[in-house]
Amino acid sequence: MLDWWLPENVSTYGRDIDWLFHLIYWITGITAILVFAVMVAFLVMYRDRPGRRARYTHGNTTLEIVWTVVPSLILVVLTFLSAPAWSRIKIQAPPSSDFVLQVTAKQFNWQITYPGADGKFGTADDKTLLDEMHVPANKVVHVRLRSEDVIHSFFVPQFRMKQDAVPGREIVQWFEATKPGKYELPCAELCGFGHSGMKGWIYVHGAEDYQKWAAENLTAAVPGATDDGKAEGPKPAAALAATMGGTTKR
Ligand SMILES: [Cu+2]
Repeated sequence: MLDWWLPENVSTYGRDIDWLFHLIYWITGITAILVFAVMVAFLVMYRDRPGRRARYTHGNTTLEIVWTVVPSLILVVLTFLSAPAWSRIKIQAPPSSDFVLQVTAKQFNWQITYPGADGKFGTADDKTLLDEMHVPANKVVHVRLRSEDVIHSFFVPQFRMKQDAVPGREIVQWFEATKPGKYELPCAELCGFGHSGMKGWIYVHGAEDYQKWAAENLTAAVPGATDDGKAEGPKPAAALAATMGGTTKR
């Protein structure tokens, strides 16, 4: 019902987040309306009038117990309702995938590294893009998140995904985008003077489109570096694209 004011959800776990968001929105919204209505009523009922003396009261124990216990119960119930989604997105091992990217945050850019044909990071055929990530749709993507300096936050509103990048740690976050498109990747942690300009774009491609992009763009770093003169030279673009796209059948 409130979907119109959230960014479009294009993530497999987005619905799990959205219904919790809406539930909490309704609970807090209704509570706010009740509180303000009572406040306005009391302002009128207990306003100063000639001849009326102020009355001293110690409060009402029953009422205080009720307004302590009811919100506590609501919070406990919300905890149990959120646990499955939180566990699936953050605690359990991510769904297995052969599509792994390394994202290194720094003041004030996102560095997106593809492992190249050998599937390993830190080798000569790695390819790093600045503020630009390309992934296929309907494919689980593992992001190994790091930071070079301060805490940043990897946030894609349409994916309903947010994860801090913490210096000294590598945190794996995953997502599966369901719709091709161009989605903003802002940094959601106030990380310094250039914070507001720290943003990248995630391009989600259809499977074929992604293969094409990978063939055209991920091969540039290959020039014989890992082949070490072993006759065959640079890897064929299509083979690399297949590795990157994770599609084994070609
Ligand atoms: Cu940042």
